[in-house]
Amino acid sequence: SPKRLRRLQEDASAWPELEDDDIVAEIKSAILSKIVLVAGKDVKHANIHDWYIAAALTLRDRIVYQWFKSDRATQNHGAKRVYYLSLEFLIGRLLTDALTNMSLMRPFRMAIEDLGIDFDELRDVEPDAALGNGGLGRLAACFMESMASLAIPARGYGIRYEHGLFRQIVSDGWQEEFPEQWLLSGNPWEFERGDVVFDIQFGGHLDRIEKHGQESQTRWIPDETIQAIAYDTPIVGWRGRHVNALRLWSARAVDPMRLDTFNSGDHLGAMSEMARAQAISKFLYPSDETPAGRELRLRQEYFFVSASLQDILNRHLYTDGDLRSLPSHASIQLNDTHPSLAVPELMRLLMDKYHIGWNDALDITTKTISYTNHTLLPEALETWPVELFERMLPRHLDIIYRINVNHLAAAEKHFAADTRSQASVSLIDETGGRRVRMGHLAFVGSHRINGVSAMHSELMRETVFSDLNSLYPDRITNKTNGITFRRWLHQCNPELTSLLQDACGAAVLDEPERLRMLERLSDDPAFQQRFRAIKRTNKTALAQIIARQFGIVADPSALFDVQIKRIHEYKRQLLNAVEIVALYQAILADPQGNWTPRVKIFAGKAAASYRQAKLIIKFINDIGNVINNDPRIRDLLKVVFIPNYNVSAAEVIVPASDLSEQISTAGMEASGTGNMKLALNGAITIGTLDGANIEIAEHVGEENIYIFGMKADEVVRRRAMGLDATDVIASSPKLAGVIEAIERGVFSPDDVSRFVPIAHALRFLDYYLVSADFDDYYRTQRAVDTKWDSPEWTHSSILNVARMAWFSSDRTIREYAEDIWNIPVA
Ligand code: HBZ
Repeated sequence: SPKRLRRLQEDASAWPELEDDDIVAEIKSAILSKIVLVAGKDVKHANIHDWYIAAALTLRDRIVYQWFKSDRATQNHGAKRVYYLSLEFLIGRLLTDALTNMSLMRPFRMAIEDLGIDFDELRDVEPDAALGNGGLGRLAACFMESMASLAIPARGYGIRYEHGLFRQIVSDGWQEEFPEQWLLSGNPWEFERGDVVFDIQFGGHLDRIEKHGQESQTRWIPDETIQAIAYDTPIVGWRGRHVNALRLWSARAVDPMRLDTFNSGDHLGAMSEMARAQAISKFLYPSDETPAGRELRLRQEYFFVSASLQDILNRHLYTDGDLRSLPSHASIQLNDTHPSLAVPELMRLLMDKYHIGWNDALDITTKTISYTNHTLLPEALETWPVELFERMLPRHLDIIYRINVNHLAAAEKHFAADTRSQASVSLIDETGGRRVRMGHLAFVGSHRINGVSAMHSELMRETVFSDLNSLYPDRITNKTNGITFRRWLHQCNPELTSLLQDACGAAVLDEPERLRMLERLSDDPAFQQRFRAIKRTNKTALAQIIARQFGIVADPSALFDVQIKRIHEYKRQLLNAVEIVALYQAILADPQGNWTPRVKIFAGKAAASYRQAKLIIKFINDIGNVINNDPRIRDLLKVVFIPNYNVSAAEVIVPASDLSEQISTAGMEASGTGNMKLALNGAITIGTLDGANIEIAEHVGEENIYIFGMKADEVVRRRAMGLDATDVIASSPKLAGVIEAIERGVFSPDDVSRFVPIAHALRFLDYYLVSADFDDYYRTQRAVDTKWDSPEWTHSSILNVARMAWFSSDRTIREYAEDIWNIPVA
């Protein structure tokens, strides 16, 4: 009946009461009407893309009603909200995510197949939303999902980049970058909010108005205005309990063009303002760990911070009426320093727009804002030239200076004669050209600062932020990262998930601690066999992709040894590659030896401007070429570089992995989250005592992980002795053999000197301690060989799954809610 139909549409929670057949019929008819009424096509002429859009819109309709309900509940309870400000959200595809969380996967699949459409093909046409570089952006996506799942009222704020992270093509072994076009065929998930528009201003000058000897007032007269338009994407929590929004801003000029210029015949010039404005939301900066030192990047940062804060304050005024109560209704979390301008921008809005005094504004600001740090690498700590600030954001620089005056007065008192410490806490770096320190700005403007693993937070206290920590003790806290199990277990590994439900009860989907129940099965031969069979199925699926795309035969019974992450020297893909060459040489020297067959799998992008990282990609591809085509190796060793690594690729590779490479130089990986995804899916980790590896080792037990290499303090001591690795090479015939082969051009016969920079770094500039850690790594890999494919291996692999519950991002978010946001979680 029409009445029942309306109830169905408005209340997704009523669906489970229905018979399957009814739900499927309802979905089918909804999809068919979208094809006709939205695509404007006769069903006969619909292509796979039309079907995808129709399915997504049909699902979105159901989500919207849940969304309204969530919003109403938040409003009625006057609940506190979280605003997660991030320049990156690495979301990937949304269809499977939304279907599983809405508990509609089965009926949708049935409906779509009933319509004669291949569901997996349909799912594959969705482009990845790749609005992020790596771990930092993916963490933001996991957090959005967890906040919705825990029914925490939250909104993500970021930029709606027209082009996400570049598409990587590997051509003749070299990385090439091509623009990514995720919006080309429309985005069915988003709602354009034509009525949510804010002016964002830049440049100009300051007017100081003296008020009879009292505090002078400052007026900012900007000389450029552009507009930010909101686009909302609903993010559904687990079991459709709660829906939050991700609000992304797009930039445009106030006027579409200059008519006078157009009429004078200068058609391109007439549109130049539009082009300048739109450039702001055009591209994601493809830099990972090194801030892009470009003016446009700072414009992006201010653009999204200002739009988001104006929006937050508007909403707060609408619901509460008093800005002084902001800290009890809003928590603003800064994802790294990219949104640090939130500190002076919130101050500016409170003072200049709403006429709140300095002290109150500062109090509101620090109580509302908190900041997450993701890196200690000196080259990655964001700073901007004072001169650029003066030109682009004079009022903000003015506010930063004033914050600094008070802050330095406190520092002078605290540090007394220690002028070095006083200079080190200043918001302005005066060494070699004056620059604004964005990390310091975020620190001083926040009530809580957190690192992303226990070790990283400790290093924050001891190194980069040690003086700030002494001035503001107890501000630094730790929040070890986590991952959402919905995407990184339930969706990407459905077979394992159903085995886990058999073994631990269906409630394991809601209570990951139940994974512990696997422990008693870890030696059960029948269970081991089922567990291994699932891994085998996942490996076969990956092997088929590898065969189809690269013509490389990867035997699913071999050990799949996987390193998937951004290509960076500190992550040490080179250490892995050097070990491959050493193993290759060892097999050649002893062809009849009892070698464990391995498939070495790499995937990851290098920043376009990062020469050494791009050379490492070429090196991996070139050694692969030689090894994969050497008949003497038979199938004992294969090297595969899977191009264009993204979230969707990870969803296939992670469940198919046996060994997880987490081999960064100790002290350099803040946390890592890929390490968690792989362990949760039963891969055993080989890794250094770095980032969250340390906590993973504590949870899974040291018998179930391979730890090797120098510890963080040993790294510091070794570097202090110089970067020359001649000593370790002299005592390692294997390493010496590898370097000599590289220098002889064994892997680059067409250009013998191609990899000389790599050999030179290994010999004389071993900053990342690839050479220094090599022997221990090689030895540990041989211990892996020994255990591989035994009941002991499967036992350890099962225990990894059993003991990873703590690494759920639900746990992480609960900790943020309790310790930073002061928000109750049911
Ligand atoms: O953040 C990563 C850390 O390297 C990793 O250890 C951690 O697990 C993860 C989540 O906390 N950091 C990044 O991914 N950083 C960036 O992507 C980045 C992007 C733009 C920049 C600087 C860094 O300008």
